[in-house]
Amino acid sequence: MPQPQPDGAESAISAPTRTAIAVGSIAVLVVLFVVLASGGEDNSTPTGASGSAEFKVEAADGAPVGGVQELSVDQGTSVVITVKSNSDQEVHLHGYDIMVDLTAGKSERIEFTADIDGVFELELEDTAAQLASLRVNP
Ligand SMILES: [Cu+2]
Repeated sequence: MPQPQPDGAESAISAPTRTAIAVGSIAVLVVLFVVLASGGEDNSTPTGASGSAEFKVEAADGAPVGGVQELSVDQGTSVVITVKSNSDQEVHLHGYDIMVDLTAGKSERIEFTADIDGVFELELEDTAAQLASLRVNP
């Protein structure tokens, strides 16, 4: 003989589980928002179908022109960052540990495959002034 279901038992999902799902959904929305918001401006070239991305970063008087650039690519992308400064500088991409000597007014290319995920600083080595933040999404 079938037992009558107690009130509320028809819900297959418990209250704590519903809360967890709600929190998870909010987290997903926040991440989506951040991703979309960061894609809006200037230099955040999305990774193309070709799997390559190019950025330009310029320094003047030891500071980034237009503020610290937020660069974002997917892991595995072939990246070219063209850097230029109005003074002689040494530029350092942390994480990938790439150093490039800049001659005043002359562009140099930093080329690498973004095979390490994380967030890495591009800085002027002498003054530790940050030029860009490179995010490599796994
Ligand atoms: Cu450094």
